[in-house]
Amino acid sequence: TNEFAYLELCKQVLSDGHQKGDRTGTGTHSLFGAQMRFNLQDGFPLLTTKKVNFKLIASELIWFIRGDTNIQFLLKHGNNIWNEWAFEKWVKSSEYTGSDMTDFGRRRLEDDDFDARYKEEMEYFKTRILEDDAFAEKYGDLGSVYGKQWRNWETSRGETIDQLKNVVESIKHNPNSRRHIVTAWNPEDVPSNMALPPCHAMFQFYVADNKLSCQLYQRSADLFLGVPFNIASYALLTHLIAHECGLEVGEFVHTLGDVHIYNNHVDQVQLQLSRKPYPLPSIKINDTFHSVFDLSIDDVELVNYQSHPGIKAPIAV
Ligand code: UFP
Repeated sequence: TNEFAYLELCKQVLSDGHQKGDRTGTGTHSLFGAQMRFNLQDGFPLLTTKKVNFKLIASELIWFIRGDTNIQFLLKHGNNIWNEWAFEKWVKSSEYTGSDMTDFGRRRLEDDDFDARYKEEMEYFKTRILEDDAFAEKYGDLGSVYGKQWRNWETSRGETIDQLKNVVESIKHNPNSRRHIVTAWNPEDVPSNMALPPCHAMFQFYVADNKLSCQLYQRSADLFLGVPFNIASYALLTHLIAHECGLEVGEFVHTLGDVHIYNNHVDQVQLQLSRKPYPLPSIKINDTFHSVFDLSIDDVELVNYQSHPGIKAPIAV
């Protein structure tokens, strides 16, 4: 299997990483500049040394591809990964009259009573996003996140650019091009309009021998919690775009800037490294697939996924 590239990088960051402070105050082992390669012909690179939730990855990716930036779509698919970003906007608004949620990320960890109040407010928020479209429009939208940049990049002339559609067209009609690029890093939108400056900043496709490869540049990489998602997400994107363009899958090349293991993830990483990988699963794209731009979660299926149990770790916020 080719999960070894990931496991080797974990070992390298633990043994050679600099002890480095970071924005969240947690502290990390960190290296600058690393690359993993996954041959997608060998299987789908969803880690097997811990359980990774494929449904979350697939629904988030479909959300990006649709150009959707509203968490309502994610909530309809039981996906909660972007909730905090929208919630923050809501609790800071003048319409919000619930209990004080200032600095909720940190306070939740330190105060159980506060955490209980947070959960109540969050449940109320989620229900309203799901049931009240006007409310969702106002408070569910995250603004200039991936979906917006991929599908509706705004130019200074007030036009929009559909980068993803353009790239699909160029792969179909000019496969040898060296310009199959989509960028999510929009300096004009960083950081004021953005919940989180994009971590996966730009990606490029490459066609050779009738196979489609993809390389991602990720500026900042939480190796334990974030990266397993990022690998699977871009591997799935490569499958989908290859299918759309009538190509086989080639490699996913994952290039990382600041690659780090948080100090409070080290025990979890050690546990994971002690486990023996299973054979990789595979991806099945259903016959109902019509177009990548008109995709539903039922169009993709993960098959033969066998994994070790999940491993819990605190997320740095
Ligand atoms: N992070 C990832 N992958 C992602 C994502 C975030 O690894 O897809 F959205 C991690 C990287 C880093 C933190 O640990 O989240 C972002 O913090 P910063 O903006 O300070 O780099």
